[in-house]
Amino acid sequence: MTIADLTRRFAIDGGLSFRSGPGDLTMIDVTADGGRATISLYAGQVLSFVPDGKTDLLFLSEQAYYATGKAIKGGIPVCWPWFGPDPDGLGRPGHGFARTRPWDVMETRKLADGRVMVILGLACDAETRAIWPHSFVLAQEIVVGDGLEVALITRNSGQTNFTLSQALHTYFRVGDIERTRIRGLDGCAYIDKMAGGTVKTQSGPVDISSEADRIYTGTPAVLSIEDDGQDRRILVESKGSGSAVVWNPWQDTAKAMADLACDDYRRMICVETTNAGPDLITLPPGAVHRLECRIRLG
Ligand code: TA6
Repeated sequence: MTIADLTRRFAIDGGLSFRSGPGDLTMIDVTADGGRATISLYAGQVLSFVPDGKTDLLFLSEQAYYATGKAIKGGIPVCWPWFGPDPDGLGRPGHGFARTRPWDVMETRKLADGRVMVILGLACDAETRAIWPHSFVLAQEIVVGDGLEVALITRNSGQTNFTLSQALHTYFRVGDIERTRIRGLDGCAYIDKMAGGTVKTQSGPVDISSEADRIYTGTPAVLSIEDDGQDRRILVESKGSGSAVVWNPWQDTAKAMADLACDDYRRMICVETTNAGPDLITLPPGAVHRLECRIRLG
């Protein structure tokens, strides 16, 4: 659909508009009571969320790619129908295909309380079946207000069970990674990918001072990110998730990533709302799973 068609069908006066962004990708700008957001229709990816009078809660790399087939580094990439490397070892792309495909706008609405809701959908077609042989209906409900809510809804529209892992792979912007800590994970077991997948137990808050790539399991519904460098605290609330991923590439891995500046690792932390590691979701025909995260200042 062209930007003119999208505008005709889905724009909200003073609340939601469409424009052509970097790489000619279609961007949705949302202005709601309490905050504003930018969403890329390619990848169905929230790229920015700014509560009124505050700065962006999300990190978006200035060196991000905006091109079909490539993932956009930052915001909230949707990893689906698997998180991480191809679970079957068939050489399919890491983190699945939802983050490198165009999504459709299904509905936009200004809610009675002044928040704005956008529903995006990702169609299942011959191309997705060639990568992952299942029939599905995938939608994202994004609600913008003084907080940002994202729900990733999967329905099995086929005749056989399928199993998913997935992530709302949120990149948070922080003032200084060395003055950042994550609370809420004390006592949780985690798979430490930097230690060959050894299972460890978190003790106290999570401080990052080197490359970290961890899948926490048995996670609570609320985590917080204390961002002392910007004198703020971000709350991350989740539903439909029994795990969370914490990732920071640190210096050497960041340097090796062409879509991150060398020192970007200092300004970001991924705290991801997931079904990952042993936290897998199996959906029988007709069943629905909703993975939700809500982020806000607290
Ligand atoms: O969520 C952590 C992770 O899986 C890391 O292992 C790291 O590769 C990161 O995601 C980013 O992956 P990407 O493919 O977007 O560069």
